[in-house]
Amino acid sequence: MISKKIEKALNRQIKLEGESSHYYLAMASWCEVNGFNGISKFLYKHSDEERMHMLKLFMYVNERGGHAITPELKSPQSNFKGVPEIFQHILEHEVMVSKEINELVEQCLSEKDYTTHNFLQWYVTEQMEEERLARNILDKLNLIGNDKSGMYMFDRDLESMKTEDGAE
Ligand code: OFO
Repeated sequence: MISKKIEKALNRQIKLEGESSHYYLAMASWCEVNGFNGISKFLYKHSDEERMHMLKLFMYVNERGGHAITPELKSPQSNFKGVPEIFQHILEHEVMVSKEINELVEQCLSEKDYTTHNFLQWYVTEQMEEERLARNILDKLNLIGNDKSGMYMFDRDLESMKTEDGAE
């Protein structure tokens, strides 16, 4: 059974994962309407994965005797200056989510909730991967700069790039 404090913290994280999913969806849509179809597909997949992250927490809360609350999600930014700006936003967003996960992990330790602490390890690893992926993509975009053919290939490559281990 989780404590009320942990239940509240997990519900907060549920909201954050839901917002992440929304955020990726908004960026996928911008890419789609601006002709970056490969990047758009990558971001749609990522949006789905964020929803899975939310669901995983959702089910955990209920399994452990809490009550998962469907979060209210604010509408994210829908216009961007370009693809590099999108990935810069992604990196900053994921760094912020990692910080929140770390705080949650710390809270579990201080509450002696080792089961939830254990459950959250998957998120710790996942965040590390997501930050790494965003940094790698930004490095590539820096190399491409204003080269249009480079951007064309980048868009094509991203369509088949994995968003996380095991996901196509
Ligand atoms: Fe849920 O992994 Fe990103 O935010």
